[in-house]
Amino acid sequence: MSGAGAPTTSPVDGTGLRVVVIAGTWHEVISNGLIAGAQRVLEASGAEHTLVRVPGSFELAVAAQAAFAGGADAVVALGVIIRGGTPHFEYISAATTDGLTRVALDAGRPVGFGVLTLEDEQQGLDRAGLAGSKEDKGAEAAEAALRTARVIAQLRG
Ligand code: DLZ
Repeated sequence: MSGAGAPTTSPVDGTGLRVVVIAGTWHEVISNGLIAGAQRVLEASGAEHTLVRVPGSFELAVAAQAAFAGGADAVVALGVIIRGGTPHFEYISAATTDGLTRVALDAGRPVGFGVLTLEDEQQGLDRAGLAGSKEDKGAEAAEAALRTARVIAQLRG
């Protein structure tokens, strides 16, 4: 998925929101870039936020479920799956995406989706908000989670 057509970003008010960032541990440099980007946005927004780590992307959904059970208003899910190094790329990518979608719908609360599904490591470096990166997918996922939490609160009155 390319970043073409992505909305321009602007500050979001996250005051009063409890957000849990959940990140996998595969592909450390890229993962750390995603986490830093998400934390930058959450900190600037004024949201209360915590970070937990899970082994891999496959575990993001069940951890997100626990975060919502614990009262989180939103989750930011961060992971890195690279086709070249992952024999079960399609399975892990689909299970992660489907799992996070289901958890968000079951909870009625947003999961900012910051799971990169990549052909190679360079694509991840380009998207991880690092020095020289073209995109900052961790920041985008955090912003999406905050904005959607606000929309949901507005719709519920
Ligand atoms: C097993 C596995 C592989 C091969 N590759 C990745 C990957 O590129 N990115 C990632 O986040 N996780 C990977 N995993 C681990 C699975 O997500 C999961 O943690 C294990 O299968 C244990 O349930």
